[in-house]
Amino acid sequence: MSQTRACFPNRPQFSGFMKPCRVEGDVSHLEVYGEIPKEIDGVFYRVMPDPQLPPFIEDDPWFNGDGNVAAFRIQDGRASFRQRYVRTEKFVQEREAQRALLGKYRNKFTDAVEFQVRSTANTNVVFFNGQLLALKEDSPPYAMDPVTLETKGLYDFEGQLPTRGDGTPDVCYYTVSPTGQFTEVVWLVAPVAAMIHDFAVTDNWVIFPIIPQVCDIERMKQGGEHWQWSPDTPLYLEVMPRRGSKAEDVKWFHYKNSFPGHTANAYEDEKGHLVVDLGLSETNVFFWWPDGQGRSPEPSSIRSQLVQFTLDPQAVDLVLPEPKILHQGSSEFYRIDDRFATQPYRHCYFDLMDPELGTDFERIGHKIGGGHPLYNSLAHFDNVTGKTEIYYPGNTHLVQEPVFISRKDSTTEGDGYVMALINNYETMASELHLLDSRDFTRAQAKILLPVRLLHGLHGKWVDGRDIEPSTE
Ligand code: V55
Repeated sequence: MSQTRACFPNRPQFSGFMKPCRVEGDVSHLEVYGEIPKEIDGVFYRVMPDPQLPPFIEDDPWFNGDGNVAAFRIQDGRASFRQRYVRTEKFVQEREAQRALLGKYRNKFTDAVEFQVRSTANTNVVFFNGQLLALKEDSPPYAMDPVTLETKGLYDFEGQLPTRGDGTPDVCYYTVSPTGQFTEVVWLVAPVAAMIHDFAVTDNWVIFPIIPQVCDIERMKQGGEHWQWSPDTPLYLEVMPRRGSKAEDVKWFHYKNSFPGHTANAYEDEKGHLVVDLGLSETNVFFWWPDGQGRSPEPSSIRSQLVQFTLDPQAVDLVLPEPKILHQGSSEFYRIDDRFATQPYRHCYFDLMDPELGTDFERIGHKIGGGHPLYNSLAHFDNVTGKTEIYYPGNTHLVQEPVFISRKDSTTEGDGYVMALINNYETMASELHLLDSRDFTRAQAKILLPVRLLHGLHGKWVDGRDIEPSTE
């Protein structure tokens, strides 16, 4: 047996700000500059891939790190921080063995031991039925206690969650009632075995964008990558009725080869057409999974824009018309006031890269590390006026995915706060910036963390009343 490595590979995704954090702990009374309005009461949860141990795969991508979940409790004008790793089977076995055992991203044929569940639980955290669920696309979720962040175990909805093997074009659409009962379960066969990361819902329809990153089980058996960019595969938007659907009702709309990113929102217009707002890039965003010739775009050339597809779900011609570009800038990680999900909506918040804002790349370039996209500002796009407001945190900062928090007792869309983690490359630590939607361009409060949280993926805001139900 070769010697276990004691340091992380000298690669961008393990360097600078991206050097694994691996901190678990609690910090109360985070330092606050400015003021956190007293009416804000809840928790911001987010997850980052954060390898516990050096992988034995030299160029392991950012997406394969262990899920480390943070909870920022905001209450009475104060903020506290808690962070715990999800105790996945991978995490527990590797801690015991004191070395990495899981091989390549979503390739079980490269593992050092056999796993029942390969989840890294590193992609999103959602609050459902009193539990926090840590998600990865290849596995059932892990359930965590929303207060202590203790892992309670794998959660398969009491056995209702179906699965089929690796590398098949099978897609399962299911819906879950508020009490956890599965209501719709429909199996579909996609034209390709390709990546699905996000989806969109309207009152009556569900839309699955399919990313032209394709899977080939034979390649995996030979120790290759799970995904390969396919320049010959169109972008598909799978469209199906939300309720009472059968596999025959499914339509695979398609558009030229391009990369669909995260969804902002979707809704039905007066004509019953579906309006789908999402990020779109002409080139492969996941540059670390190149095409069959080993080609991928230069990372700094990748540009996603917020676009709008409009389609008639009754159409016979499944070629998608050109989308409308809603915002010209290089953007991603779109979020909305979630009370308006599935409905016509006005306000969209996202990460934006605008080099004109003055980011000092000369000063911070060597500290950024790599393997993830770079955004230097938060944008608020107004679908009614077409105008954009920008929050720029500073010349040595980059931004992560925002969340929207509605103002207490306000039912007006977009009336509230926007919160996001900010990477400060001067202090090499993380900050939470809080913006008031009525004064978006400056921070209401900057909450400093004594630690560096790497670039992460997704998160949720959960109202305090949902987490600690009142005993009255
Ligand atoms: C994404 C993230 C993943 C993944 C697939 O952001 C897609 C997109 C953190 O892992 O496995």
